[in-house]
Amino acid sequence: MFYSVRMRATLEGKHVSGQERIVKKEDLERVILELHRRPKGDWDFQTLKVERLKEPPEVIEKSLSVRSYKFSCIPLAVNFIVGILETEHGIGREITKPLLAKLQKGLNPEGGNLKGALIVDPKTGEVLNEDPTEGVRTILFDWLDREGVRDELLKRGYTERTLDALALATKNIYCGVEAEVCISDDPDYTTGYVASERLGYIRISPIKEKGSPFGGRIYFVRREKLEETLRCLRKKALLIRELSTLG
Ligand code: PML
Repeated sequence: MFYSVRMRATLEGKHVSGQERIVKKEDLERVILELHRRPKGDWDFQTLKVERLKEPPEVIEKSLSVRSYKFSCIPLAVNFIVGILETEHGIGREITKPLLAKLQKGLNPEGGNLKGALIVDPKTGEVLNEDPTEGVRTILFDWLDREGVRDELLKRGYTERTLDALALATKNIYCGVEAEVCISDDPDYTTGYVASERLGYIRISPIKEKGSPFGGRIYFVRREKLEETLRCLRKKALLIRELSTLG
């Protein structure tokens, strides 16, 4: 029997911390407490959602492979992402350039960050979110051996954020997202990533100015695959067995 445990904490309505796990019954109490204690900053509202999964999660053998690229300035990092999405995925720079500029300032048309991802058709650049002020969330993913993978990543100089973001990106690509670009909304975290089946998970730094509270995620999804991809992102539980070879 498997359970999904999801935690979110906010302060005055603003996101402070969020995380999720997929665990066996015997680990449930420990993980609930661990997630309850997880937010480092102050919060005034926390939800802990526990859901028994109707069927065991699917286990996939490997995550996307990880590489890190460092750039001397943000515009070079942005150009790299624009270039690689064009050469490897045929996504035109007339689509990606303005999108990345928006991502650096927050994707919510009403201002600020979008809670969840903006879905964009890679061929036309059309935004596919039913309501563009409502982002799409990827849920129900985790590592089979979270502690083991965490130790391995930290040993290699990656961060705990990589642990969660790599699992999320791996699920996205499994579900049919053609490519993803992410900038953290944490003002102190200036490493983002671009991910796809072909590229793997490429960490990019710096992708934004230190101190900027803006960030978010863009998922490139073909219109004809939208429904199936959204169903998978929201409903399919996935565990990842191990890291792919690290660069
Ligand atoms: C990395 O260091 O691998 C990039 C992680 C991006 C994290 C985005 C977030 O804040 O959740």
